[in-house]
Amino acid sequence: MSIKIYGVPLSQNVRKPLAVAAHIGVEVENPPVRPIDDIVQQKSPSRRVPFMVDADVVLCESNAIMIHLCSRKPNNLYPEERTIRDRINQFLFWDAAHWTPAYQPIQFERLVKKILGMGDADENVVAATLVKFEREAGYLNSALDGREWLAGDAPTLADFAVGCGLTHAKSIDLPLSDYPNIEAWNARVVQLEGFRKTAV
Ligand SMILES: N[C@@H](CCC(=O)N[C@@H](CS)C(=O)NCC(=O)O)C(=O)O
Repeated sequence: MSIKIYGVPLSQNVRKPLAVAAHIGVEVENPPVRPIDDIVQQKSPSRRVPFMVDADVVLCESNAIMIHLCSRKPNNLYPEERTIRDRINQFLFWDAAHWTPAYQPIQFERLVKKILGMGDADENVVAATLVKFEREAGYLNSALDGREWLAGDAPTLADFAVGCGLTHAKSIDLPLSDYPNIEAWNARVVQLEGFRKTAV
């Protein structure tokens, strides 16, 4: 039975595990469900997407699903070496706690509302979120000083998690030009096979 990852890759949270699977060559099915669909409400532990079914394992949380996928096939995205893994984990938690909330409301206002015909962006929400974005992007930019990748010398799950967050950066007009290290790193990230295969 193949692994199923539910959700549409237009969502950066869904794209994360799909990009990892494509990158390391784990075959997955991708039923394109929406959060309101019955299967999500009935089977996803958090009633959100993405959620994954791998035999008797049912998981939500994109970063947890990426880690699970890495256990299914030898790869270099989640190395055991302590200092690298510590740094990867730091960025996975930062991604969920701080990075995603610093851009997702802008994505909702400027992109999702347009797709769903929900009216104009609320510029107050955008402005308040941009304050958070500036703080977190400043941190990310300095974390990338003198580095090609976020942890160690090669791409890891840290780059997949944080990099997927920039999937819609252009279309939602995130001010990336203020952060040259992020721009240079993102240009490398989008060339990775898993990113090219899941580009939306
Ligand atoms: N922290 C979760 C976030 C998942 C999430 O918020 N998914 C959205 C779609 S991108 C969703 O299902 N929203 C519906 C809801 O919150 O009810 C992850 O990384 O997987």
